Amino acid sequence: MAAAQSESNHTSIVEEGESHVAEVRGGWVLYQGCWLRSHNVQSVMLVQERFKARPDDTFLVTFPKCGTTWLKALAFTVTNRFRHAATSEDHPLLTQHPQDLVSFLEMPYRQLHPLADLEKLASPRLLATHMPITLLPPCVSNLGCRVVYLCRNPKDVFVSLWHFTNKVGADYTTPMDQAFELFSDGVSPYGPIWEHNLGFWKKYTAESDNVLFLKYDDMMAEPVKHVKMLAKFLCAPFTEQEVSYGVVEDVVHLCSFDKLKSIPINSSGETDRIGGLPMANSSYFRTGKVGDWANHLTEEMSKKLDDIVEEKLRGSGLTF
Ligand code: PAP
Repeated sequence: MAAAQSESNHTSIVEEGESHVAEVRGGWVLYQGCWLRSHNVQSVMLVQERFKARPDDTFLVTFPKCGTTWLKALAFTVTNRFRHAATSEDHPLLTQHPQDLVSFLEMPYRQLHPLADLEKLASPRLLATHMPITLLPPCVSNLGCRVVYLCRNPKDVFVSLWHFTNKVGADYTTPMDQAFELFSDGVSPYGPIWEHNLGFWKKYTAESDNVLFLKYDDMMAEPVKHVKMLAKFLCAPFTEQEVSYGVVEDVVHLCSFDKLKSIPINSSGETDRIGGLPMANSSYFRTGKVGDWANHLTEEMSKKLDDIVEEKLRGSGLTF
């Protein structure tokens, strides 16, 4: 590790008294095996203590930058298509950012915006989270809540995350090589990514009726097939008539990267969805491509991350 990196990558054990946090590194704290910013830890703790799941809740779960915006848009459009046809001129996605159509559990930070806001949502609720399975409140599993998990090639996740964090504010700016070292050590928001992926992969292999496990690259390659799978899982399967009328393609088109990126609410302005950190609405739409990592990572970086991920996932049946 270069000398210039050593300070911000410094690892230390936290003083007694902050017993929920085990370790601090580069501004990240390790909370119950998951790397978070400290204000995010507070929010997660509130969710763990107070969130009341309902048996008919469905959770859209993603590691950051795996296609959350896309999944929110698709799940919202599929489940609301009888009220709002995907082709309608007043579809909510034409005036609201996809991020705002499905609420996150732990964002905005629950110490700033009460969790009770989620109580006001009518059932069945669609809720999103970046939390790994180990941090989810036990009621989610105990009540048999369903999960749609979307993952993505970790190399593309890293590149997407790096661009995003460098856009949202100077405080988060980290040179790519330094961020890569941290990411490869598992230190990134909600990391390690392989633990996140594995946790939900194991849940999927144990209870496949309750978990739909999706990969970004597969969805990009065959969106129609995957949107049909999503609709079926969300108890809103497309009828034969809808299929023959091209309704699935309409949903795919409305939620496509190019279409969403072109809508003014997504291409302009700023919104604070976290608490004290306004972000450009356009920052959720960068390239929307599979394999963009090749434009940013050296061969050495690519091999290093491939080797780590392969080793961590070995024997699980999950591959990228
Ligand atoms: P989040 O985890 O912070 O909520 P998330 O939506 O997962 O954000 O990440 C944004 C990524 O999804 C971006 O990837 P990129 O940096 O590699 O380009 C973004 O472009 C991509 N994305 C956003 N909307 C879509 C979409 N409709 N289809 C495909 N990819 C999309």
